[in-house]
Amino acid sequence: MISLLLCVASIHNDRMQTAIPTSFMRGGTSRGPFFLETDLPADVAVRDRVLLAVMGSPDKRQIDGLGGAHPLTSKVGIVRRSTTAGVDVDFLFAQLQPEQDTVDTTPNCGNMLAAVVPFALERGLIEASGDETTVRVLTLNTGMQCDITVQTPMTPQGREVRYDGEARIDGVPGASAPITINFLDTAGSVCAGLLPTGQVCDKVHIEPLAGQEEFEPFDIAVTCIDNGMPMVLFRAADMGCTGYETPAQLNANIALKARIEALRLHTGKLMGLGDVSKLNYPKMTLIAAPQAGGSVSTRCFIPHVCHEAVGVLGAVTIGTACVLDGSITQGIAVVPEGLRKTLSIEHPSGEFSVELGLDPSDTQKVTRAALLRTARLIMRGEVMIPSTIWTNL
Ligand code: NQM
Repeated sequence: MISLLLCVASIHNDRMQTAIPTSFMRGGTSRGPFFLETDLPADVAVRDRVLLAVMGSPDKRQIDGLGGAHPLTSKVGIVRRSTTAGVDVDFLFAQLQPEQDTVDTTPNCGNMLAAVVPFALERGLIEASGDETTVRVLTLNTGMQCDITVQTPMTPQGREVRYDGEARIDGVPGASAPITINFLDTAGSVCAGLLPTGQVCDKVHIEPLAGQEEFEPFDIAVTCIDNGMPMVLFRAADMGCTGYETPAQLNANIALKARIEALRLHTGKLMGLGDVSKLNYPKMTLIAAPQAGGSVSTRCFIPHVCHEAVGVLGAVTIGTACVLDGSITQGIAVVPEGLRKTLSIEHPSGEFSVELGLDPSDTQKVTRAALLRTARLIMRGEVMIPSTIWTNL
């Protein structure tokens, strides 16, 4: 009888599953669970299996996990106190996909980055220093550093992260407290340099891939660039598009997607990235003239689905291309004068303003990038995974 009761108890307690503390956060126009590094397995292969189980990948609907059935909601943040001099917090971003079993920690994500400091404050990794708290964050994915400022007003419980406010970013309903990100060094994040092919514009010839959708071979001019995100920019008109289509229209265009994927695989090699068939970059971006008073209009494939807005470092990289003489944006983009420029990157759900600082002695060199994001803690608690994957006892 006692053994039967024990058996029933063990079925009903949590040990059939492993509970992992997590904070579910929106960062900019992305969303996902954030973890303290110490709450996850140290072994990378086991950690990746845990993250796949957390998100419910691979599965189109991610029905058995926290993922939102889209790349922008298949993201994970892992945070720790930094041991690097001058840095407060280290951040590792992991990109998962609904339908793949991949956990990619090579590229950055500037949207998830916006939630790192609120998370670190919430979890006591760092302390608020005043009504505003500025924290230096090192992104372990690419070694990039940035300063992030969040609002931390005094409350009866002490200083707390403020989430409500008046700042609006396109792609997120309503208004929130502002979070500013100042990037210190972004050029050549994953690639060997800002212009990984050595040219500001390349003309490439693309043939259909064996066993894939057929199309007529084509020649196209591209700018391959990495100022925080490896990207391939090309004129929408050169792909037979206006560049003002909705993401749904572009996602439904199988023939276009086949041409873009063939271009991606070809330019990935030119950019020194090797075979990118299983990688989430380079991101493929259709460029057109601005439609709403901004600097340039974009439709960004990340890389197989069209973004509903545009990535943060994607926007920094596109803005950077706009200031380079000879890039494919020339004659299309409207670029303001001066060494400090605000470029408004138009995207399907609005625009994204990026402030770029140019080197006075070389106006072709972008030395800093600053931008506004918002973030919010949506839920905190424990995410459950089968203990057959990992047990943290
Ligand atoms: O470019 C989407 C996003 C991103 C990445 C993507 C990002 C960035 O919107 O820094 O933010 O390009 O996969 O979260």
